[in-house]
Amino acid sequence: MTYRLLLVLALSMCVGIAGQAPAQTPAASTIAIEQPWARATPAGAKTGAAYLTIINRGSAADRLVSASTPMASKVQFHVETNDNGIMRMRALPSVEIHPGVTVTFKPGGMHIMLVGVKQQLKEGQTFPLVLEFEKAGEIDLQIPVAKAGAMGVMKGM
Ligand SMILES: [Cu+2]
Repeated sequence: MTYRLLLVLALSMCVGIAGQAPAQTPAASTIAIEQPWARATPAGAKTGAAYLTIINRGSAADRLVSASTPMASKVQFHVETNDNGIMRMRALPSVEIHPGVTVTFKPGGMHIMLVGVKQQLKEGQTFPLVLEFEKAGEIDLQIPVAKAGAMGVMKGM
């Protein structure tokens, strides 16, 4: 999902040709989101999870501060930890994305938790999710839903 990145790069080039400094720091161009997906939820489930990869190609740190979707009343960032064999989830207020770093949300690790799911997430559908970064601002995504229990959209599970 590099559409926004390409758009901003294209805009930066136009500005470059015009010989003017951009009015705003083009921080948005540095954050790219790849391979977003979510797991299908069972009927009546109140929570769901989405996964994706965030790449910071810039030279400054950015921070994922919030997310929202019409599919759930709240979206949180969680990290799963193994506490003596018991899997626990801890909410993170925000996620720092260091420059040059790829941060992966995946099953068993960090995930985007949909809390208060309003509509069942069904395999094959997509739904909108907005990520908000401190510097890059809002990034709109369409999240494809994979089978319940899938480990990733690329693995054909
Ligand atoms: Cu969680």
